[in-house]
Amino acid sequence: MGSLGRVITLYDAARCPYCARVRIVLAEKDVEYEAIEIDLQDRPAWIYEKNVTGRVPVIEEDAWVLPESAVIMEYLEERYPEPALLAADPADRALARLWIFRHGDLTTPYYALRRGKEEAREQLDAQLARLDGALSLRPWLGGVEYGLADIAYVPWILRAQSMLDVDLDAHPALAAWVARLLDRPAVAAEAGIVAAL
Ligand SMILES: N[C@@H](CCC(=O)N[C@@H](CS)C(=O)NCC(=O)O)C(=O)O
Repeated sequence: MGSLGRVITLYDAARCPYCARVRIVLAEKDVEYEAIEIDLQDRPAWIYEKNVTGRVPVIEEDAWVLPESAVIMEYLEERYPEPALLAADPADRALARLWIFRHGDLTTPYYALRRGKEEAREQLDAQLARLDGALSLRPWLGGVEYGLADIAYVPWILRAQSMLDVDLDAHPALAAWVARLLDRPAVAAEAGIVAAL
């Protein structure tokens, strides 16, 4: 139950990595919520009343709605501060936000490959190498603590492994990061969702 006694509704789609970000944050914070699965192939017209773009995720509390996964993650962090998913140190917080702001560096080649553009595999691999480099210097994307930056990226990595035949053998620090993440029930549950897609 939320701290104000309202249950959050999440307009959700199992296959959506942006929704996965929100599912993981809610699970980490042990927030009860009701998920309404949206068929992305045949979206209900009313979803546009919740979000002008018609996209998920959207969260709703009473009549208040909030779209955009990065904004939702920060909202949930402020609304449910425990356990903290942003570091106390402003520099580490900024680093986490920078990763989240630039997630397109990874997702642009990811989606190109999903659309069958095999030439994007090299660009995706370059981005995986960049993540690997960062994670060989510190354990988590945001620095010394696990948090929102890791949650913001792992949904695409899990899907790249299972749907795009991406192998992390050449990226040992990234592979070790995924392994550490999978020790967390919130991320393991998401891996289960990906396996069932
Ligand atoms: N910027 C949005 C992106 C959300 C997004 O693209 N969701 C996809 C599903 S993964 C969607 O709803 N697609 C339907 C569409 O593009 O019409 C966020 O971060 O929440």
